[in-house]
Amino acid sequence: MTKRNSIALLYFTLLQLSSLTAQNIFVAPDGSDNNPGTISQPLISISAAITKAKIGDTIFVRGGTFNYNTTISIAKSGTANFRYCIFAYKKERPVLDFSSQVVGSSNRGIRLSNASYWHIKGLDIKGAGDNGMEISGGSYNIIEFCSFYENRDSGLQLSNGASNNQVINCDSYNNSDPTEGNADGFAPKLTVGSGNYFYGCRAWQNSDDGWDGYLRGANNITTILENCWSFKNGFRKDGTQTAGNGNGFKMGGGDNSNSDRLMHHVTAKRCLAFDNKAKGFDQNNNDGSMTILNCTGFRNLTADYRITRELNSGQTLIVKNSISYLGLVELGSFPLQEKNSWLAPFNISANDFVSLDASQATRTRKEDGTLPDITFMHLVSGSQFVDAGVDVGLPFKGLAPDIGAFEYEGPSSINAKDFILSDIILYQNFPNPFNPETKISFALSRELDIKLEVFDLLGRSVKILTSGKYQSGTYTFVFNAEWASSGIYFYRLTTAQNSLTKRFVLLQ
Ligand SMILES: [Ca+2]
Ligand SMILES: [Ca+2]
Ligand SMILES: [Ca+2]
Ligand SMILES: [Ca+2]
Repeated sequence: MTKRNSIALLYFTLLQLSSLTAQNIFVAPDGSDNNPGTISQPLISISAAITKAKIGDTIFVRGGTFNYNTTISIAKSGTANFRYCIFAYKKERPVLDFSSQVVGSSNRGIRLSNASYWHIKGLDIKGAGDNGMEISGGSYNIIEFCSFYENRDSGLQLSNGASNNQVINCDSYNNSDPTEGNADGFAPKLTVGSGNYFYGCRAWQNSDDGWDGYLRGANNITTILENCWSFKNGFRKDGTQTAGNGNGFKMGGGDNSNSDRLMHHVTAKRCLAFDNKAKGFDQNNNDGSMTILNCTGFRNLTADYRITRELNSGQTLIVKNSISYLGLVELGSFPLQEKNSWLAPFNISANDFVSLDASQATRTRKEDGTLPDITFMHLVSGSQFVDAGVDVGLPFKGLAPDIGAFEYEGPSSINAKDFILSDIILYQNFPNPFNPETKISFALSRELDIKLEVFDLLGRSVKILTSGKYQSGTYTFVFNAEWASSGIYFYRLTTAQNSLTKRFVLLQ
């Protein structure tokens, strides 16, 4: 046996050992804490399963409603290699209903207290007397595909130095405290620590804010938000306004109008804020750096973006590739901004978007927990914002980054009915990759003047395959690249109103 093989075998044996020792503990609404916690004889309380769990164990929670009135407390930690896991079983959806709790700051649903390396996935947490979940002081936890709603304070709060946690594909909505002035969807605020990351999350109709980064007892904090949507905060379910603040993303702040000049450094990438009662992206006297890349603000009542107070020295406000539509932009004189929809030469209108139907945003998530497909605020083919942005280090499609939260993907990823808005379809070439020949097809719904052109990676035209007037129908052209070098190329179909671009690869 080679040394490499024997090392591989050793690893395999260790993996087997760890999977033999790690156990699965089952919890079900019809279980009993006198049971051993197997799939056929499950426990009924998650708390009992947590007490029973050893490092590396997974607690599987079966679907159905659990009526709990005491906080599920988690106070032990896993490690980077051996997390504690609490997972919904398969595709079942457990609902942890805490609505019999009275309102009070000790009545959280789940509380991680200096607990790290937990992975909690697939739970609904509703009705708690305070936060649905609080991560108090823990690090490196992953909270995934959970929903927090109708809790009597913020849905998910991070506090007491909680740092480097990842909140992935979670929803937080209809949370409301008795004053309506405190309950946010996601609250990395007050005593929160650094390095927390939100991805693919949605917050809506919370009585106070969607996200809140207000500080008290913490400073120089960093938070990253990516692909997150925040909307209709400051509104109740029935559409009436709450007494709360109603911001989409409140990026900081501190007591006495932040007279201590506390800094919450917030990066928001591809985030969407719309129809909030107050501001979409709100400084709230934050004195830290704020970096807003490829975000979209739409119809927020006070402003889509309001960041007007000078920052602490050395801090920067960067706003690039972002959209505001039917809302105000108030950015003071100090931002480093580029390629935003409110800057020349752009002139935004409803015609830039496939849909302005905001109701799409609350569609059900996909089975894996990712955000639903929507066309709301997506760019139409041929919009002035397609390929009009500057490279900010985010992945993009086509020749260049687009402007706004949603990169134009081409018709293949959009519902068939959306084609009604477009006269042209550009198909993926075949074969791809190719050498040296490939076929490119397009379809026209009516007679149009078109041009089909190939570009290199730097956007230089390398060949015009055809141009001129074509009747409705489908057309195919052969592109021969015998003379070209291997690499990524693009082909683009252009009409007076539209242009579609696809990528292809030549492998010589
Ligand atoms: Ca509270
Ligand atoms: Ca408030
Ligand atoms: Ca708030
Ligand atoms: Ca693009």
